[in-house]
Amino acid sequence: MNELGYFVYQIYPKSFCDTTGNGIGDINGIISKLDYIKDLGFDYIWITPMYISPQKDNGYDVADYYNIDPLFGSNEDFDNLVMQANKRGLKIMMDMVFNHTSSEHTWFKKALSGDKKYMDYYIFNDNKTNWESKFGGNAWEYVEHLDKYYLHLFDVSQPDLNWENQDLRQELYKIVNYWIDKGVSGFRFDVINLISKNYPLKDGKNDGRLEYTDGPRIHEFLQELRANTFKDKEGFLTVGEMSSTSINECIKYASPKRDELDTVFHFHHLKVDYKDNLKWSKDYFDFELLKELFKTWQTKMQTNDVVDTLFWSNHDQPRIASRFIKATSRDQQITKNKTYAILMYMMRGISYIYQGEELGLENLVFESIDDVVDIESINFYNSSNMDNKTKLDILSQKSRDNGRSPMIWHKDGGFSTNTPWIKYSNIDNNLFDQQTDENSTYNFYKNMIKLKKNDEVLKYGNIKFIDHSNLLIYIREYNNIKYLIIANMFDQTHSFKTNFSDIIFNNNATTDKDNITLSPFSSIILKV
Ligand code: TEU
Repeated sequence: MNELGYFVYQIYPKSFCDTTGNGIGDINGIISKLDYIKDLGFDYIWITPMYISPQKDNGYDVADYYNIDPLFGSNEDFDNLVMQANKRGLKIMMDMVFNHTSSEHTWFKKALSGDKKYMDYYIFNDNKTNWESKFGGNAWEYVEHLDKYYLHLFDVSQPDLNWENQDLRQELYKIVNYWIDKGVSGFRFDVINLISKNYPLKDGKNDGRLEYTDGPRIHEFLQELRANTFKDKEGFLTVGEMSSTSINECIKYASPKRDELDTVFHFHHLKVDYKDNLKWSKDYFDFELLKELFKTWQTKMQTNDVVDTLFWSNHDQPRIASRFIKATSRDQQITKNKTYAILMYMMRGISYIYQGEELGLENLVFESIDDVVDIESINFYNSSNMDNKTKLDILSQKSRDNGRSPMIWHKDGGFSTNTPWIKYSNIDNNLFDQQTDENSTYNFYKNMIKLKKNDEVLKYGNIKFIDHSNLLIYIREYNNIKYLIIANMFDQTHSFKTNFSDIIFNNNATTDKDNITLSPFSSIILKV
């Protein structure tokens, strides 16, 4: 039950802290900030891939699963990181990318040379299907000398692995065990619900996703993975990143009764600003849908005794500070940062906070396509026929680069002594200034984590939603103690009537007897 109070800090190593002066973050940089993370109150650190990789997709294209890319340090540095983290009571979670490898992986090189054993580690086919790559275009690449196509659900440099092949599955479990032996305490599995494809391979509806999403053998594969690796590990935490999944599948993936994963990331709540389901759209926010999603997922997960994950951001998402409704002043921005955090992390589940979110880091402004680094964003820019200004505006709202801007440790940035590989966002959000300001976003996050960790109602309480057209409201209840959490996500004032006995936390709301007035972006936690 303890796990409902866990907080996990996500690190995107490239943008966290650079100690070598090459403009790219590294493992020693992470080690130098362990005290910072511990002091904020976190239990686990999830680090995105640091394995040897050509970095076409920033490490999600793995060329060697057993070795750390020299870009970030060495295997010895990693051992040191685990040791230093554990010493502070922090646990390390690694990111495992098992839907695909890099085309630079020796398995794929051998496959391309015609070696049958390794060709069967991947998905080669005589024909292509209509499946679309998540990064745009058809998902099959023709290899002339083999006269076959290979599948890549992501970039052409990320060929999909064939989980039907038992030898391959054993290879993957060996990798997991190698890192477990090095002392890691958990894994995040990248797009893990895409690994089981529907055979025979054929055209699917629309972009073809139903042919490989939550596929026919997925639960069997996950059960086998667990049985062969982390099954009996104490204090171990796994989370599967699920692409376009359904609630019923997620309940299965994370049900404690089924021995698959502990938790899942699902993303429906981060698509409520996709107009007509299109990521590359701007200035749109469907509040009704967001409320409905929180209510459905939270209550259904609870009924089925499944632990949900709570998160607003990661390295694929724009910054939450800049998302949905815009704040119009600095004060309003800080109030908004706190309210959005309250409404998310006071729900029921394990909380994941992405580096820089605790500082309220904002999106980037792109003046030209030359500022853009992300492969998905560049593909969109090159393939869309919208005008260039609109495309750049949309990228400033939606590009994955927004989440990848460097941490801002000091007034001058402080991430590196050199020019960072990607530009900084608004420097006003630096840690240095916020540390001494008790009203800062940073100090709020620290207090909020403490608040939840020390409060049984907020950790373990049952959740129930109350419908309101302008406010997000829910109740947490434990041992007959009830809290009401009320959040105003908008830039206008809204009110709510309720009796209460105590105020647990107040972020700019006012109370007059039973009338609660919520000024723009304000929130309040009441004992009722
Ligand atoms: O992302 C999976 C994924 O499909 C999305 O998050 C995707 O980046 C976004 O929806 C596109 O609009 C994971 C990783 O988190 C991401 O960084 C990798 O690029 C991707 O898998 C491939 O490994």
